[in-house]
Amino acid sequence: MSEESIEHIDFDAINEKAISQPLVSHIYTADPSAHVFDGKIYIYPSHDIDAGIPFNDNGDHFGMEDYHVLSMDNVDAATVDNGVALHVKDVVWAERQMWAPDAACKNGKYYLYFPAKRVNGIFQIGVAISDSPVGPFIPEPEAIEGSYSIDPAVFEDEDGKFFMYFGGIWGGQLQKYRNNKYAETNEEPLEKEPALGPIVAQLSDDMLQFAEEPKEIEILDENGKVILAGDNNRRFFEASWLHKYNGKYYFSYSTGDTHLICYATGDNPYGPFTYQGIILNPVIGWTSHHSICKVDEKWYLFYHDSSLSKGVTHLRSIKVTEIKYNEDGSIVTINPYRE
Ligand code: FUB
Repeated sequence: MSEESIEHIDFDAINEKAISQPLVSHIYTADPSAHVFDGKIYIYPSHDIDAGIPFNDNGDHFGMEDYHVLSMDNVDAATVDNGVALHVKDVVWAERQMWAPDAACKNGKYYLYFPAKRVNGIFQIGVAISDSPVGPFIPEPEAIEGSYSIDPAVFEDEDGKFFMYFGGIWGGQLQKYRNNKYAETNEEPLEKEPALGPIVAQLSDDMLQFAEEPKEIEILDENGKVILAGDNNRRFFEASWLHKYNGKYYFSYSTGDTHLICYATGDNPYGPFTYQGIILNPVIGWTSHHSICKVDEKWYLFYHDSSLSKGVTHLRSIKVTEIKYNEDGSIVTINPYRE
């Protein structure tokens, strides 16, 4: 939804139809990456603020400066804000725009992964470490070598290997890269060309680096062909997430300018993944970003919308709702507002 059109919308009426309410309302939060660590739910969101930066297509108005970790004893319990877990001023290599983070736990240590822009305006992904799931996190002095673009999401497979999924086009800068190399002249492929895919790399044993060269993932259509750049309802835009259900790998993502959260399935963490359908229809606000997490034998979608801020795209609020699977493993599409 464009910023110009929001004044005509009756947000009170929409909020009454919302299937879920914001988990917290004292701060704006977005891009929720949810995990269960030691039986408790921890949510690693962006912390939205009004940084006073005018709206533009690069997303500079998303001027976030820090992260707060939220926690819940269960999905119906009160959500606790555990305060500032990491601030950009403490990250030597980063200057601004602390966008969508994720976290992982290994051997009792917690790792917060986050994208931010360097002084030269280029996004990279960093990691910060803590003994506690809520921080404070101590950042590494440099970004992860070979990292680029935005939206890191870390998946732990059943064999204990960790994989990072990342990338986002437009403001997320993925279109500037081919084969992990940046060139200012690179742009999005033409409409009839294969869309750019998300990127995956296994993490090193110490969780601080990539263990391999990042690889581009293919998202295929029903005929086994890579989805095209002009297929805006299905092509990858940003907000990678991976989860495993009944032995299958489910890669989910946002389609950006068509505002859908979609998913594709595959047989291993590297894909290819075959497009299956829509998980979440458009929410209030331009962006859509989610995570999928199993809590007490049920599956939940953590997502955000801009209902609380009455449609301000960079002031979002995280929400949660249950996901239902059909017998064949397909996911029932969620409408965030009742008819
Ligand atoms: O929060 C800033 C950006 O907006 C995220 O990195 C994207 O996924 C979108 O939600």
